[in-house]
Amino acid sequence: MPDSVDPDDLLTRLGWDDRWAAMLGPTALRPARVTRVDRGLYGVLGAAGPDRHGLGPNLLEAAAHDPLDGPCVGDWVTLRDWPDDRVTIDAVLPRRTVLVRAQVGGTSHEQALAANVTTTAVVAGLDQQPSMTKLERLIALAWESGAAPVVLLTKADLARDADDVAADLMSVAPGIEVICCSVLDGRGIERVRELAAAGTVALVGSSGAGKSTLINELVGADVLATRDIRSDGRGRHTSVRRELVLLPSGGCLVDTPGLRGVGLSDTGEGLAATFADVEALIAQCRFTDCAHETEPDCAVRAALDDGRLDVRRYESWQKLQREVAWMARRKDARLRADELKRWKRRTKDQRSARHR
Ligand SMILES: Nc1nc2c(ncn2[C@@H]2O[C@H](COP(=O)(O)OP(=O)(O)OP(=O)(O)O)[C@@H](O)[C@H]2O)c(=O)[nH]1
Ligand SMILES: [Mg+2]
Ligand SMILES: [Zn+2]
Repeated sequence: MPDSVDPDDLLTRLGWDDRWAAMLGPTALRPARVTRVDRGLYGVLGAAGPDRHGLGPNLLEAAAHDPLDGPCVGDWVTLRDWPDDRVTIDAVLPRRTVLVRAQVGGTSHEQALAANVTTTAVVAGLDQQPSMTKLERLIALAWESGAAPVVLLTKADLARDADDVAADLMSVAPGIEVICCSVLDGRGIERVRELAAAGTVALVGSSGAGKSTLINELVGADVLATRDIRSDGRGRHTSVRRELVLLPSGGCLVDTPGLRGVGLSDTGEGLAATFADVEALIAQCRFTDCAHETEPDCAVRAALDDGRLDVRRYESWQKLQREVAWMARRKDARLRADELKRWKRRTKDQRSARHR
C-alpha cells in the first residue's frame, strides 16, 4: 500500500458518493464523517484526515432544541472554516438511515445511535443460549432504522450446535440472514467483511457479545478495547462510546457499547416488519379490532392452537406491542407539554409587549 492516501479516495472509502455530492452542491464547506462523539466534541474523518471539532452556532441551537438534530456517529457533516482559523461543524446532511432508540426512563426523547448505516448487525454470543425475545427487540430496532438487519452469532467456536441455533433463528426471523462467526476459527468473518465493503455495518447487542473483538479482527489490529478474558466482567461494559472505524479492506463498521433497555420508537413499523407472520395472521381475523381472545374466526388463536404460531413468539409480540402503544401515548403527552410551554411563552411575550 502507498503511504500517502489520496484525499478523495479517503472520502470514497468512507462512503461519500455522487448522491452525497449532489446533496452538498457547490460550496466552500468541506464534508466529513462523524466517527465519535465525546461530550461537546465530535471526532470527524474527512479528506484532511482525522480531527475534532465543536458545533457551529446554528447546529448548537438546533441540537439544544432536539438532540436528534445534532450529529451522531456515521453522520455526514459540513465543516466551516472561519477567518480566525477556527473550524466548526456547520450542518448535518440529511440521513439516509438512522438507528434510533427511545430513551429509557425519564423523558420520551429519542437518541440517535448511528446514521447512514447500510446493515444493522444484531450480535449475540453463542457462549450462552441466545434470547430470542431480546433478539426480536433488536431486530425491530434495526428494521426501524431503514438499514437491513442481519444476525451475527459470535463465538461459534464455543457452541457445538451453532448451525442448529442459526437454523432455529432463521425460522423465527423470516427473511433475515443469520451468520455464525468466530474470531478463533475464522468462520463468518469474510461475510461480515463483504457486508462492510458495501457500506457501513453497525453492530448492536449485549455487552460481552464480542462486537469490539470482531471489529479488531476485521481491521487486523487492536483499535478498540475489548474485555479481558481473565476478568469475570459480569455486567461490565467494556466499550463506553460509539465509534466508526474505517476498514482497510473497504467500508466502515460502527462499534456500540452493550445495549441495555432498548426502547422502540412509537411508530410500530419495526415491530410490524419483525413480526410479519403475526401481522399476516391478524389481517385474517374476522374482526378488525379482534383482541385474539374469544372472538370467532380469530386467525391468531387458530394458529396458536395448531402450532403454526409459537406461543413464545406471540407473547413477545404482545409485549412489544404494548410497549409501542405506551411510547406513543407518552410522546403525545410530551408534545402537549411542549405546546403548552410554547403557548405560555408567547402569551408572556405579548403581555410584555403590551406593557411596553
Ligand atoms: N471463544 C471466543 N471468544 C470470543 C470471540 N469473540 C469475542 N470473544 C470474547 O468475548 C469477550 C467479550 O468481547 P468484547 O469484544 O469486549 O465484547 P463487546 O460486545 O464489545 O462488549 P461491550 O463493549 O461491553 O459491549 C472477550 O473476552 C473476547 O475475547 C470468539 O469468536 N470466540
Ligand atoms: Mg465493545
Ligand atoms: Zn384475532
